[in-house]
Amino acid sequence: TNLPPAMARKNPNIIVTGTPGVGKTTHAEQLARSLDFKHISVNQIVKDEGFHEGKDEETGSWIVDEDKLLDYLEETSLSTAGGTILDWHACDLFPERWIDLVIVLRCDSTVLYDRLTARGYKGKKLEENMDSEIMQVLLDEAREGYSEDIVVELRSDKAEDVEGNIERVEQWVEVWRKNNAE
Ligand code: DAT
Repeated sequence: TNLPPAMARKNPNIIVTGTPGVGKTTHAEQLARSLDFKHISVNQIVKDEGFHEGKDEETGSWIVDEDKLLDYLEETSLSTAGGTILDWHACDLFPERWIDLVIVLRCDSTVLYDRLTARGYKGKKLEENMDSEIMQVLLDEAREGYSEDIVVELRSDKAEDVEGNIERVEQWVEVWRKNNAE
């Protein structure tokens, strides 16, 4: 009964990551609904639980207290039954043993520009996020932090992309369950 952690989980844990505006919330919410998984919006938790040391003045994003965040997540179903969708614009702090799939959403830069300006991003914040997408920063972070066979890059330019992506992940979850059934 020295099963590795993934074998003990009933359902996989999935990270949905990518540059702000690529569609993480959109995907995570739909996936959580269709799979009946728990959606953990890391930003929301950081804010609600106060796992931060204020905001970075320049970028307006939270300076996250990673130890507090990880201690909190350790107490959720993430580390036991699984079936969690983690949604955040970073991925390398989550321990590999927790994670079964890392989805990196990608978006065409003109599409992303429109989404971010619609959100009120401008100046340095807009520029930094655009650069991050163009330089595939999150994809590289995911590939560095996790085994390459669990990292998948998915496009999120159009509404049809979301539908296709959800179907693909649902199929992947079915296979995962078969492979991990006792
Ligand atoms: P994120 O959580 O990564 O910041 P979001 O899910 O809030 O992104 O999406 C940002 C905006 O873009 C929101 O208005 C929904 C829209 N959007 C996201 N993905 C899309 C897609 N594939 N097709 C059309 N619109 C999309």
